[in-house]
Amino acid sequence: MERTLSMIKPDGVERSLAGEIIRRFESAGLRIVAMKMMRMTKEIACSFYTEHQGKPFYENLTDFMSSGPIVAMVLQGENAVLRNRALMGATDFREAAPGTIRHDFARDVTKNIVHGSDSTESAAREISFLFSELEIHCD
Ligand code: IDP
Ligand code: MG
Repeated sequence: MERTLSMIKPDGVERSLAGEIIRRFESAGLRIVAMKMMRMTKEIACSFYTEHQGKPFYENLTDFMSSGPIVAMVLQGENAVLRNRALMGATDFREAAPGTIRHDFARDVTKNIVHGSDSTESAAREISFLFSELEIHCD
């Protein structure tokens, strides 16, 4: 069964949107098989987002991601990567479809409430970056 990494970013936690976002995942049939609240250091955020190093938004993004606690989750289900991306909506909230998390809650391109892996390869890397096997509870 496919797995993907989801994070409720610091703005989502700060705005008390964790419950609403988790409800959307569960209602859509994605199973939560791992979950924890944690705060990334700047160094961890830089390493997590290493693919974006050198881009104009990299500094802002990694400052933001280390600015407060996040909720990290492993979601499991058929096509979990794509289904999570569909629930999230486009990176830029102005292009996100109505009913998606980013359309409904984000008002800033960087502070866009949620992260989701963009491929099964990224998912494998990101899940092992944040979780140990002992923290993942499969059926
Ligand atoms: P994704 O989160 O939808 O996969 P990515 O392109 O992987 O989008 O970018 C990672 C994160 O970097 C985005 O979620 C957003 O927080 C931030 N970001 C991406 N593009 C921009 C931009 O053009 N301006 C400001 N921030 C951006
Ligand atoms: Mg991405």
